[in-house]
Amino acid sequence: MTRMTSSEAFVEQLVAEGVTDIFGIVGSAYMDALDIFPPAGIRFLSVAHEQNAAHMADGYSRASHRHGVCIGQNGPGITNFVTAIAAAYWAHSPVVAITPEAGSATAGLGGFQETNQLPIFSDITRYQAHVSRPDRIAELTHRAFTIAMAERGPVQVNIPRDHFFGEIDAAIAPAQRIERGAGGAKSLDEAADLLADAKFPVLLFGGGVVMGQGSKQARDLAEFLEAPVVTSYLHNDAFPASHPLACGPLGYQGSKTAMRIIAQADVVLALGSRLGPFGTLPQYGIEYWPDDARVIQVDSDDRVLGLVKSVSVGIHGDAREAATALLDRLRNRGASAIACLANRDGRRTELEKQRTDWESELADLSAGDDTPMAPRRALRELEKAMPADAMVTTDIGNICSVANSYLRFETPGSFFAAMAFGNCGYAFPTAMGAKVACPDRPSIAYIGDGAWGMSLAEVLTCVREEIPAVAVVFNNGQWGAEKKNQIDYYDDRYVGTNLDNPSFAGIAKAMGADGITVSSPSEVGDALRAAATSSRCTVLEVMVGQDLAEPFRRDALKKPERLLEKYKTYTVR
Ligand SMILES: Cc1ncc(C[n+]2csc(CCOP(=O)(O)OP(=O)(O)O)c2C)c(N)n1
Ligand SMILES: [Mg+2]
Repeated sequence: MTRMTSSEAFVEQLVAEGVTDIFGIVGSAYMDALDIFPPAGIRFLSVAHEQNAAHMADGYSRASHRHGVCIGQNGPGITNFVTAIAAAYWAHSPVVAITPEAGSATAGLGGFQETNQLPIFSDITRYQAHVSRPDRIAELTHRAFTIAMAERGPVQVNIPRDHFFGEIDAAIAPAQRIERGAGGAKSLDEAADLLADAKFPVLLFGGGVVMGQGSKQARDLAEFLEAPVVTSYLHNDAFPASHPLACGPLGYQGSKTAMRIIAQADVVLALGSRLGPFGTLPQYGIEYWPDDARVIQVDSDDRVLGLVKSVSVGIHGDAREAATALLDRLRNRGASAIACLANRDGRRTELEKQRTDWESELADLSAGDDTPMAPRRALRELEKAMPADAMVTTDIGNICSVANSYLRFETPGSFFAAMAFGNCGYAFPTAMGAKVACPDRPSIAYIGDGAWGMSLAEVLTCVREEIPAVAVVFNNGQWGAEKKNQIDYYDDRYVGTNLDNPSFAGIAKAMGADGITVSSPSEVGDALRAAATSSRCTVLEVMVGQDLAEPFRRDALKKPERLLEKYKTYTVR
């Protein structure tokens, strides 16, 4: 035990956890600790809105495999975190939200900036620590950091603001990483049996492969079985896109190759995937989920095993360790005991056929020469110019969703899409956080013009903090994804979906960043390359037409029925 102030104990514990960057907005609630961030070696990145601080922490953690940390003022600074913490929860990002709260001496009296900060985050965090006494500040901070990584999700450290003050005796614990295993031996044996007997095994790689840093082990398993690999929705970087066994992503605006291949599986190995409902819905009219297949699901979270899709074997384990254990078991049996190796040529021919069909369909869809530029053409030009080491984040919107077909990666840890929480405004701050974590890699966000309104203030942060992230803003003059529902279901009645935009490149320049506007396909590639290599933040505004792809939620919409006389004409049949 060492005598120190509780602010010192808190900051020393952050240092012990390896924290070097914290995102937030300054506030008196934690200024006593903030004051010593610089001598502790912690950079405080001052942002424009706390929601974006938490998104930056998310992007930082996804790009670095370290914790992302955000902090804010009690009350409004903390409630501003909520959307981003929910997003981090569904992205499985180890974000640590430090939430100073109203002083303990007056809690409950309705003083300044007071709200009960624990219930708000209770369903979107993996762990909540309330620092009930100053002398527990280091211990509880340590516990939160440990759980965030072990359970892959956001945690909260709630600290009454008066608990930063005063002297305590504290012990600073070294960072703790809890090792994961491959899963239970019996389940692994059963899974190996299923894989050995399979005629058409398909491997489905999810975020767990990326987060568990198990890409090599997963690839070795696929190559041993010569089994095609599909990636789960928005985890396109879980398997190298150029690999001969790669089929591309499942889910909304994903790869038809992946869907047509998994539809033929007799055994599916889902490695590091919760098989989320949105990511496994039928697409393009293809009911691809193989209901009759035997499914093996591996996940580090036991609660998702068999939750959405029924499974034959659920393995509570780490994707990397499980891939290694399964491959060991299969190798020990010898190649002659692996049924699918007998028909490897037929399976390879089928994969090549499906890939050729989809790639030529996609090429046709992307070749349009229209003015204004078709979104798919813009996406193809961006794809062609994408630097090999780029990190890409995508927002929620029609064009960003269509981008799923055009984002291909060779390296894990390159794609940080807004995951199942699906909030507009995710991509740009996430790209900023990723850039802070990996300054040597280009960090590129795809965002629609509507969502850009939620994020553009952070261009100020990029300028102030010298974060050369790139925003590719698709300017189609509409909240397109939602307008598509009005087109398909509401007789083209546009309520709240048309946008009258200023020049986003011009705004960027006024903020001190670079701004480029492109409107023809031939300009797109050069503009992206210039932005990706610039030492300044660039807003690349891509002027596109209003074409819209399939809506997100055909599964959840129906044409409106109106019963009251005054609304009768608003019925659609
Ligand atoms: C925070 C938030 N608000 C609203 C929505 C609903 N929503 C989903 S997509 C979308 C439209 C996105 O428009 P834009 O960013 O311009 O992209 P586009 O669809 O035009 O490509 C909206 C409003 C949401 N997902 N998140
Ligand atoms: Mg738009």
